[in-house]
Amino acid sequence: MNGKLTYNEIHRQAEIWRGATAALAAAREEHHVLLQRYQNHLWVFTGCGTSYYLAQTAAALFTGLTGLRSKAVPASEILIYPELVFNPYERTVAVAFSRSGTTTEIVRAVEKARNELGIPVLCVSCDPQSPLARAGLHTVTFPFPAEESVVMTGSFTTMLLSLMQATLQGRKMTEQAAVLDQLPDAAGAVLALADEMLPAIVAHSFNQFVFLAQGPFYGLANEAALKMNEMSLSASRSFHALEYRHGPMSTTTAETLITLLASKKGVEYELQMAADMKKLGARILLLHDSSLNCLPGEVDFDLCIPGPGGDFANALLYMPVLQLLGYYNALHCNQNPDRPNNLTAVVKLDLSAPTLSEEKSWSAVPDLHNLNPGLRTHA
Ligand code: F1P
Repeated sequence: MNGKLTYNEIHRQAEIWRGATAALAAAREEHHVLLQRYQNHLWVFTGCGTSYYLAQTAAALFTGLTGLRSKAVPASEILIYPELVFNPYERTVAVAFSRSGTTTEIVRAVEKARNELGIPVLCVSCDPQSPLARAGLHTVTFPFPAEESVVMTGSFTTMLLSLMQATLQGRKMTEQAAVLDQLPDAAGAVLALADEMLPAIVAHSFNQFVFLAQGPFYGLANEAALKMNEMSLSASRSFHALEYRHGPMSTTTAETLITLLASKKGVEYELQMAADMKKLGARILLLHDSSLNCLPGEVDFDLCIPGPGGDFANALLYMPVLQLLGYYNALHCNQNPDRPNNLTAVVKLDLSAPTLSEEKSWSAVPDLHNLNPGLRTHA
């Protein structure tokens, strides 16, 4: 069967989470020291492709849990515009995500941050022996059977889970950490619901897929659009939910499927969006948890996520549904998700092009160490 590899890797993620959670629990003290050490820092999350959308999701959830400031940037921005990413007057720690740990841009970005800019880096990779894991100052590690598929699925959710668990442990948020134990069973139920519902949805032969979300779910919307693109080659776009009215909705037709990732804080606005887009002929798929008890008539398809609810749990539990939506649409479009067009599992580049030495690229900013030798800007 086409896509068997990808299907199995989407379905096995619940059990992988179980093993990761158990292994991460053993590193509780190390995570506490880590969070303490950087509790007054700006946290810059980074990655490439799926791992960049993972960084977006992790940054939003991290700030929601800790109150610490964060931002998410593609690794290429650290290579090309480091002065737009890092502020030499602000203590900073970077978090680098990579399934393979060998993507050229992310490895080079970590080397630049650490060796040229003096910024400590925490690396999260599915391969603890990878160049990325070795390039970082710190790592969060967990057992992960390597993905053979080109597209990333369980690697996204397991790296997200591992960073969130390390954060919860680090900040001794034991109540929220207990939620983690409920997620593998909830994920199993979500996958069964999605398998049952999604094939009939994609049978409508939509010619455009739009993913809308706010807050910590925006990174998921971007990843969902990428999954749909990678696996089925279909037109797919993603926006902050309320941004869609400001122009992008111009392309909405009866062949458009709009998937809304409901958030607790924004659900009233998100449901109004569903009602407005319904008037334009779009079909609406709503992902939500059991806290939403009155479904508006405008929603064509709704999938209620079992489990504890809340942003953190829902972010993890929405993702397998979005992965399967791309998978089933690929099959419907006679594409093989295991062999996505034009893609390889890892992007390797020859970045040997001459680059400005750091002194020149930072020349606009005085060297703090000369001004104030005692001020250690990043460590
Ligand atoms: C990142 C990535 C994926 C993409 C494809 C190629 O890899 O760009 O986002 O879907 O698999 O690799 P990594 O740095 O996370 O290994």
